[in-house]
Amino acid sequence: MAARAGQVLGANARHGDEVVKAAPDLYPHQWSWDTAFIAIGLAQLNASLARRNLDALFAGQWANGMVPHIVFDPAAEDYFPGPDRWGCAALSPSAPDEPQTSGLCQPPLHAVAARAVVEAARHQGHEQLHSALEWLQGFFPKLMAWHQFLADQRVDPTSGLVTILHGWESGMDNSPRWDVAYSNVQVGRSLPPYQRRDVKHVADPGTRPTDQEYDRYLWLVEEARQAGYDQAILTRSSSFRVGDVFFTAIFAAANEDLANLAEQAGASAADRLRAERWRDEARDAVQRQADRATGLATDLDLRTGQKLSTETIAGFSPLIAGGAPVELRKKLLLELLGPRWAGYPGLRWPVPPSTSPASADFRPRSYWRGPVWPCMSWLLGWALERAGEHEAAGHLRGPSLEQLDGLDFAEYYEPFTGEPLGSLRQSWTAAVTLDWLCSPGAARTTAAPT
Ligand code: 9WN
Repeated sequence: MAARAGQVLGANARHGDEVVKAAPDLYPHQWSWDTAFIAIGLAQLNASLARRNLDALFAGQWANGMVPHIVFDPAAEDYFPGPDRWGCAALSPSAPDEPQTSGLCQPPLHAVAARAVVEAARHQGHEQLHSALEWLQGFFPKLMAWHQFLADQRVDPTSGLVTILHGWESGMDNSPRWDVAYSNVQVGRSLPPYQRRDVKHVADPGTRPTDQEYDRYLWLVEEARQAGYDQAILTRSSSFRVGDVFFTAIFAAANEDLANLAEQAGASAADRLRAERWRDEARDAVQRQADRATGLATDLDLRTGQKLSTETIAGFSPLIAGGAPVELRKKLLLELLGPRWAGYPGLRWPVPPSTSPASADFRPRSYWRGPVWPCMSWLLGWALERAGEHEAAGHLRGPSLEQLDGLDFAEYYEPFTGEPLGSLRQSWTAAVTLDWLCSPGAARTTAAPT
């Protein structure tokens, strides 16, 4: 299985520079948080390749520190919206001319990837570790600039949550989390016409977001263009402004790793303290969103002040953020493995779907509205391992590896039938498989199926 996962990443790499695109056809470019997952998996095979992928993504970092959600491959054209529609270099003084990028960002998992790369190198011998630490000296300041951008431009001063300006920034594009916020987005008449390309790359277009959803997605791109991608304007006036609890949790987790890397990177004590402060503030913000009874955390519509209570996998954000009090962790574990989530009757494998099947919002085949995403199961398992919850992490890893045993490495899976959906041979699915199978921590949890 590990060999096949490695082959998927190899086949998805661009010739010459070995930069891994998110998927063979549907996503022919580098995506931001996908690249972090990919680097974590690649670190187990080839740490220098993992570093090269992070470097290629950060070649698209904006002058204001933002890491864009897509770095475009000029040779790959079959994705919409492409660089022309975004027009970032022409509209924003912060955007690089080369490589061309999108004008949004995604959850900042990159410091977690950087630490995984360094830790993997530590197990691969003295020379590997030396190269990894040398690389880290150059990469660390870029991570600092990225986190500084989020702290300065995106953290909402009242709630402490990270503001997102588009569902794409959450990485969970059409999740029911955003239904209320999107219902307030009025598509303007000036929306230029467009043709979707995503639907022709999947077996069942019904598993992708709807045309109505896409109109709103493209309208928000139009608003961002009109604002010249100016963060101050957009965080004041965009018709979609949400405090994203899951993004904030990843920011907390990433700051934990950033702080841990500071000394090895030769950074100052002040940098380490800054990362620790961002971590603590983000953790507090996430915990304030937790429901008293279940522990599940909610998003916040910053335009209206409305709490966005939906039963999605983002509810488990306090586990991802780390540092949750034992009581809260216990409640969330009971939920996660209980009858509304991984223990829901009739699931093909006992792993958490993207939306609880017990919720009225649940749609088993529709993208982030119900299917199981292996990368999310991995992320939860990773967070549980880090919190010392090895047994619970094993409950996610074992069934997830059974799910992946079909070797489709699908983007997402129907929770009851186990049908692979979306893109097959998706890079981040292959990457998390590799980590589950090969990382030194993998040996601790339950045995993988043969
Ligand atoms: C838009 C690449 C990306 C993931 C996102 C996932 C999906 C893009 C799309 O694919 O989003 O960014 O075109 O649907 O929702 O999480 O990073 O795999």
